[in-house]
Amino acid sequence: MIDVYTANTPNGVKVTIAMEETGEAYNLKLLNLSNQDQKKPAFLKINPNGRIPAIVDHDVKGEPVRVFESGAILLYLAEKFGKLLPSDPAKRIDAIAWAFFQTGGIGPIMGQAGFFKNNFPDFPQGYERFKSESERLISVLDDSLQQSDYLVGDDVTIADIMQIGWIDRAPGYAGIDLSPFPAVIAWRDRMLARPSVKRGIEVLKPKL
Ligand SMILES: N[C@@H](CCC(=O)N[C@@H](CS)C(=O)NCC(=O)O)C(=O)O
Repeated sequence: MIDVYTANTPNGVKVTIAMEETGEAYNLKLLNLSNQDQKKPAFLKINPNGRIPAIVDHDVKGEPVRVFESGAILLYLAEKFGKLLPSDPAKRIDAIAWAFFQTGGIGPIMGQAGFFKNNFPDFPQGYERFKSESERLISVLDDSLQQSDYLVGDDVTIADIMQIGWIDRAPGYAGIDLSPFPAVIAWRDRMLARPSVKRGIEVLKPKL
C-alpha cells in the first residue's frame, strides 16, 4: 500500500484527491505542520526538503519507493495506476506541462501573495506584485478552460488536480477575486462536485 504524508493545505490536498480519483487504498499519515512534524529526521528521510506532501510506496519489488514534490507524486501515481494522464502523447505532455505550470507559477506566486497579505499589511507593494501576477496566471487557466471542461480535454487529469486546491483557496488565502475568470469558476465548481475530489478534501479536515 502507499503511505501518504500530507496535511490540510493546497499542496497537501493534491495527493489525497489523486488517490481518491484512482480508487486505490492508501494509508493517510497526517502531519502537524505547526508542530514542525515536516522537519523531523524521520520525515526528512522521505522528503529531504522538509515539506508535505510525500509518499512511500511499499507495493513494489525491493525497497519501498519514496517520492516528494507534488508534481512528481502525481506523475508517479498516474503512471503506476494508468489513470489521470491521457494516452495520446501530445495530450499527455500537455497535462505534464500544466503540472509544471502549477509548481513553477501558481503555487509559489500565490503563496507569496497570501504571505504578504496575511503577514505584511503595511507593505501593500509586496502583496500587489504577487496578487497581480497570480491574477495573470489565473487568466492563462481561464483562456484554456474556455476551450474544454478540464485543462486537457474533457477528462480530469493531474493537470486539474494540481491546481484545484490553490484556486479553491485563492479568495480566502490570497484575497483574489475570481469573478473576472468565469471559466475558472465553472471548472472549480465542476471539480468540487466530483465525489473523489470531495473525499480527498474531507479526509484532511479535522474531525470534530
Ligand atoms: N513544491 C512543493 C511545495 C510543497 C510545500 O510548499 N508544502 C507546504 C504546505 S502547502 C509545506 O510543507 N509547508 C511547511 C513548511 O514549509 O515547513 C510541492 O509541490 O510539493
